[in-house]
Amino acid sequence: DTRKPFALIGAAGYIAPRHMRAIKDLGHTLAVAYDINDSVGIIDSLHPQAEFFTQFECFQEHAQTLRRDPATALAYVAVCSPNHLHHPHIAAGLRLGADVICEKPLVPTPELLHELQRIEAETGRRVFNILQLRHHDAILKLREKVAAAPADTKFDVELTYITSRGKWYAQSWKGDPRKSYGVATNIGVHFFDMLHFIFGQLQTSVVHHQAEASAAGFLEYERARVRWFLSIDANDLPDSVKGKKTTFRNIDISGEQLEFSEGFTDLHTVSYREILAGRGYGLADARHCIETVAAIRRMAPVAATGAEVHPFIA
Ligand code: NAD
Ligand code: HP7
Repeated sequence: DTRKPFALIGAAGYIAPRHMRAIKDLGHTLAVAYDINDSVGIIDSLHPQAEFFTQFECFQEHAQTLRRDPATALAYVAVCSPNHLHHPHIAAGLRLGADVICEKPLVPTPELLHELQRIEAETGRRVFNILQLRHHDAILKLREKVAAAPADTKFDVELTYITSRGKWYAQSWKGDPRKSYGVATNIGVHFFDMLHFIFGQLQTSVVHHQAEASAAGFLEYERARVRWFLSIDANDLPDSVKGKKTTFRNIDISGEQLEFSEGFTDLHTVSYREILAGRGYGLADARHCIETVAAIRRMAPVAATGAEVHPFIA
């Protein structure tokens, strides 16, 4: 039997079904799910046999009993809880003897990454981060194009990343900076990781604007100079998409447009497949984007000048 038992923490949330689907599509079993909220009926359509708990203690005790038999011991614990709970939930998964697959941002600071390294060493288990843009076709093609360009080419990049959200966002944990760490971290972490993946090491980072629903700045990488703008406010959508679409994720690279809003749906399954095949992204891979967002949260915005300014805030 090649089916591996998984656990899922945060099973009632928005992203949890993509994890349940990945586990099912790759031929594995959701043995146990846990969430403080019991609105988890989605389980029946994907993993009807799964145990479910609404209290951490009961989840943990059940997971411990599964360890008695190597056939039932959890192979992976997937973490889909709010950002501020990733660290304790990852630690719990490792200490239960499982490898952990956790959502972004893995943890808020490099210090906590270091702490997780210690727990990896103590337990002999590993942590993997979902960095799904690294599996996006358009991003992989762009990465190859940049790698194939002469080494001294510095690309001129304008990144616009708008994923509009309703009033609920501000009322939820996502609108609470103590829990989500703010939009530049909660949403921006994806493209800061992507930019590093495509353009190499980060050399300079400046913030021009930081607010509840939007942020902007300038980044210089080994291979690119990037002016970026991020927003969850639908009013910021360009006129060409307003009223038609709610997201606009665009990389303008030296005048060429790459709209990469499509092609996201199965990337969790691809991420899981790669992790299970031993090619997952671990703590060391997550470090760069964690350092980038942690530094941005500490920065005071400076007045924007010249070619470094994204046109949406110019
Ligand atoms: P959500 O609020 O919809 O779901 C979070 C779930 O965690 C809720 O069901 C909540 O009840 C549960 N929860 C809260 N406290 C808990 C606790 N102590 N123990 C167990 N469960 C608890 O949020 P979401 O959008 O599903 O986000 C979950 C995670 O996934 C976040 O880290 C988020 O950043 C990430 N995310 C990633 C992507 C992506 O594109 N990769 C997309 C959305 C969310
Ligand atoms: N949506 C919901 O119904 N509930 C939610 O909680 C979120 C969205 P996209 P994703 O908002 O926290 C992105 O903009 O790509 C609706 C970030 N991921 O495509 O799925 C939404 O209103 C993620 O890191 O959102 O998620 C749309 O109708 C971040 O945590 C639809 O779902 C998340 O927003 C699709 O919305 C968030 C990326 O940008 C890759």
